[in-house]
Amino acid sequence: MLAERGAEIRGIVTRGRLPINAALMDRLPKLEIVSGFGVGYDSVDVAEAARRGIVVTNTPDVLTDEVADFTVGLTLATIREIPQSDVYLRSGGWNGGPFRLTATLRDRTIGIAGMGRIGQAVAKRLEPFGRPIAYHSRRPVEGLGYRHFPDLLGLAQACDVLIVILPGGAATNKAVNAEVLKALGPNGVLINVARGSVVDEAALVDALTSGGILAAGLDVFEREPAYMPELGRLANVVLTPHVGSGTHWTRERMADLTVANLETWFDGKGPVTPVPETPWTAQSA
Ligand code: 8YV
Repeated sequence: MLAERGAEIRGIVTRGRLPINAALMDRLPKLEIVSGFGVGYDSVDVAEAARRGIVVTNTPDVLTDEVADFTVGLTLATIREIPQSDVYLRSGGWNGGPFRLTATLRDRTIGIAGMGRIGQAVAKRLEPFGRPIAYHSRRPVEGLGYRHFPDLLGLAQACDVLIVILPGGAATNKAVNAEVLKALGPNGVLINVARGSVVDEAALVDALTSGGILAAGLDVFEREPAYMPELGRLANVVLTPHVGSGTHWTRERMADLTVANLETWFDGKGPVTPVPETPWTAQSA
């Protein structure tokens, strides 16, 4: 298909599964726009796109609330072992006695790695729980009252729930490594709703198996749709198949924005939501 039609294609949509790299761009010599269905665009080589004058767009804002809601849900589900207690009930365990007592959010400091739009929406939702909130980002976010850590290790030392909402890509690859997990400690809970690449999955399995950390809630994995089989055998993890934004309501809005970017582009009005690496102004047309 690409060999026959590649030279005609001027716009593509990506869900982030396939790498949109120089090799693919070589096969699409007329490519003008890559419209991403999702806020993260780590699967697109944006530097290469910028160099070739190709615009890259994503779907920010429309999914912020959904992913933030989901993150709070996954955090509570992991700490209170809600899916495990569902399995317990369904498999008849209750007849033999009550479900085990679980950990609690009540004695915890919450750390958020990544304070972009979604990180801030997560923090806002967690405020009413009355727990201290701290965060890591390269620079402090203006106007935020939470304690800031310029390095992830410092945040991991200071908190015992670490919620990861960092962008994927080379800069954050395996940022949550064995050292960070050790700093999180034996009472630590890791929640990842960002990208699997941000966490060293093998180090995580080690930490979960050896008591290095208490539990993990994971919506994303290094090699989706695959995940390390060891994870599936552990009782102290909650695993979901990358569904943070996965509601009818939000996916419809993401789809609308994905299409709107293509429509306005081919109408000559420029993209609606270009990523910062491929900015578009009327003059750049
Ligand atoms: C996916 C996401 O885009 O927005 C993102 O970056 O990871 C998700 O919303 C969605 O699963 C489509 O593949």
